[in-house]
Amino acid sequence: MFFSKQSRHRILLIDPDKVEKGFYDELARTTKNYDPDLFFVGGSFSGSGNIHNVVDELKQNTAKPVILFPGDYAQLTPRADAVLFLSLLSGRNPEYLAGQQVKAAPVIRHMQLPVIPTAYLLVDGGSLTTVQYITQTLPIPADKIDLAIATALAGQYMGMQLVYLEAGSGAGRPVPLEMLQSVARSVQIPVIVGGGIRDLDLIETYFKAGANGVVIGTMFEKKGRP
Ligand code: 1GP
Repeated sequence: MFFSKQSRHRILLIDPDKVEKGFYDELARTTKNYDPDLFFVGGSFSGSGNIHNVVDELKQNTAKPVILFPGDYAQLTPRADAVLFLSLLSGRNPEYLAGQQVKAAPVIRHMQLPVIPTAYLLVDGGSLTTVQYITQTLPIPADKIDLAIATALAGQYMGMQLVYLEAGSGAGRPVPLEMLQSVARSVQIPVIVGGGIRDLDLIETYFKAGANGVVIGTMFEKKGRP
């Protein structure tokens, strides 16, 4: 569903805390060169009261799939097409390995949201990111490709359907190409990559290296917002 080893999704991440009502038209203009075919909606912390509105506005304006990428179990809405059911496998914080998932499960069932079980791997992007701070976890060092492969494989063996290699929103450096390539070759499930991408040329390079999706957020955020 949505992702396969053949996918090449250009994914636009929208943080519901950083947009206001009526954001879509301007966003559609500013992301023309990127031309996303799929949306992620979610933020790194807290439950945003704006999540329903953001998903609604996307649904009113586009037929492209809208997938929740929740930083917290409170960031759920039945209006989305699916939710990334994330487990932060690079970390050792039980709250983000199982705690949030247990809290989210009955809500997801009630909402009848399709889930995409996702191995979420934080990779060191050269700066302390919000997700590292909030989850209080250590990222995988950028030069430890063997650790990234082992973690992604563990996710596959646990039954996850997707690997998300994440440098963190606004990271100083994106996920190294060599790491993405090695992980994509080592697992049979699709791999997406994001965090710190500021150069659109990198997207094709990631695709050629085996990425099944590339996520961009900060680059298209309106400046001057919190
Ligand atoms: C964050 O990978 C996404 O979860 C996007 O990162 O905001 O740095 O593009 P950026």
